[in-house]
Amino acid sequence: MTYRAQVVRVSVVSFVSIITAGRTQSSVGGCPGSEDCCIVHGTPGCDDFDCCDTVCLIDSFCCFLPWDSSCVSYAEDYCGNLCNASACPGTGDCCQAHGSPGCNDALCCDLVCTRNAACCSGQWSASCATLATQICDVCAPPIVCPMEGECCTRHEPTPGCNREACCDLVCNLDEFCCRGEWDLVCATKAQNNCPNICVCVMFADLDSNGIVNLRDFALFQSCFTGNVGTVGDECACADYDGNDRVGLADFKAFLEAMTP
Ligand SMILES: [Ca+2]
Ligand SMILES: [Ca+2]
Repeated sequence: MTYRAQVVRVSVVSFVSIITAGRTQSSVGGCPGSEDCCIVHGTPGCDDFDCCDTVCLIDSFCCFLPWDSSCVSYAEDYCGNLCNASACPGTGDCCQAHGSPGCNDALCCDLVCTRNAACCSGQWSASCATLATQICDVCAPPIVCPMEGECCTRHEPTPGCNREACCDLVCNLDEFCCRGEWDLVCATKAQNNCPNICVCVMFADLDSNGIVNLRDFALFQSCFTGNVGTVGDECACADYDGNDRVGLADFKAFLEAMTP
């Protein structure tokens, strides 16, 4: 930019900041243009008259020369929510870089563009996608239970626990338990919400004699509820996954526990 052009830009900015509050709409050459105010393009002006007019009052070059990144930047700063609103939701995957502004999950798109406006005015770059994976739930990998570790005791720094239903239940209450680490808070939630597995000393040993045999199998059958109902404390050691029922998943675990 030449010294003269710089002086013109600076003086116009100062002028506009003084008169903006009370100005009436003026017709500026190039407004409206044919392309998006929030995206760099090769023609003067942009397609929203008010925004185009506002930007060209700040920087008249935007209405006579290609609409460059300075013009887009003024549009982002002085045209209200026009640029954010136009890009959220967009069409591309929030979690992957793509060539268009914004991304297809409105909440994530807004979150990212609030922190980095360029993600909604230009391409959704790799840095936009990286930011999305850091702050948007939609980009987080799915939680898959069961994981390693006992549900009823803390075992930092690993997340999750080894009983599927209990792991799912606790992590629905507190996502950190499956994305961060299974700390004392998670173990306490397991004790409060999956009582069977925390009461039971030895899974499948229903008569509490320290071994799992056919006598336990007989008791297991009497505890069987299928997919409905709940079980009492006498059947706590028959509920392997911790969903307060005794079903096929528990039966499978019981058979494995019987194997010498
Ligand atoms: Ca037994
Ligand atoms: Ca169960």
